[in-house]
Amino acid sequence: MSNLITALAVVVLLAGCAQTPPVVPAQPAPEGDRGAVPVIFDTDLGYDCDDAGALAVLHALADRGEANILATMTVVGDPHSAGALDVINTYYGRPDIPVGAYQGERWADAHPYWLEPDTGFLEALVTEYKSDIKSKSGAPDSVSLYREVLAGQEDASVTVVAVGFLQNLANLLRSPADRYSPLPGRELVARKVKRLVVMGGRYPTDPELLDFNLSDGPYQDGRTAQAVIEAWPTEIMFSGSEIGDDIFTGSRLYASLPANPVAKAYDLYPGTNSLGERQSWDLTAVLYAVRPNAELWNVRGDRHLEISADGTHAWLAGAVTPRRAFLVERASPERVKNTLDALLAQAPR
Ligand SMILES: [Ca+2]
Repeated sequence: MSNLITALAVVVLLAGCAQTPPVVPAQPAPEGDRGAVPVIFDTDLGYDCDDAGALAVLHALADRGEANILATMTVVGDPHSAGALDVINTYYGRPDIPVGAYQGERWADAHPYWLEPDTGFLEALVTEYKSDIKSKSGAPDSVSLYREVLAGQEDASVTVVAVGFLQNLANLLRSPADRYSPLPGRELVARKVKRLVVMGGRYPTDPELLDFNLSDGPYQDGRTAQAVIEAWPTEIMFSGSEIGDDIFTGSRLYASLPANPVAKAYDLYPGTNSLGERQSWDLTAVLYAVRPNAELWNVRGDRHLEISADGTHAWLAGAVTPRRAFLVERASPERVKNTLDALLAQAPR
């Protein structure tokens, strides 16, 4: 039984008690459950440098034997986003990690949001660093790649961590049987995916729509986010933007310039602070995905999740929404920062 389900069960069991604890500490993993976590990383790399930082953290964890990176997927329409993923994978000595790209049109052409502001780091990565993917057309369709990768994994084993918009996952859920699996998408996910970690939302409520990934807007798609969250057949753990807000990381990257493309992304991104640091929204989601038992956060799964197409979302009193929970700060931001900065500074193996 997973620890999230255990935590949820504890909450449910305690629901009738007078002294119901508001949050439940994550439970230590059993000894046999500490192998490398198989992970698919799904990102909107191009809008913000923290996506690059998150992938760096994932590689550093893989170098430590804690993660097995099955695939990297981009939902961004910029033709260089897939190439930039491959650049980072290559820098970390894993040039053969498959890269999938969203093949839709809306975000690709009508709203080049990744140019607001125009950081130029995607193009810089692809032109200045080694990669064998030079354009979007060089990467396969993300849905086909998801299906191929998932079909080859053990049942209930895969962690998907989504740190951008959810269009890839929406298309995966809707996908029909193909040469990789006779199962339609939702059933394939139900069979193979243990947990989806979503960086998005602001909890317990976000009445001002301050969140980015799950909201609706000129280039966002709140309806798709809502559809994925409602239909996803296994656990979803939400890492809300309030988790990464106070954790600034990246200052230790610059010592690895110019060789390190992740350092380059941070260097070119205009939104870092005076120390060259950026908030760690996507990095914390990856850290939780690989180390769900690290006791850095508490898990809250005792509420009813309401999410609407405009991006409004709230955890309310009422019937508990099964298999959905969100992280609550437990360790100090300083402690998480130190962990992430050490991973970012870790040289490729
Ligand atoms: Ca992101």
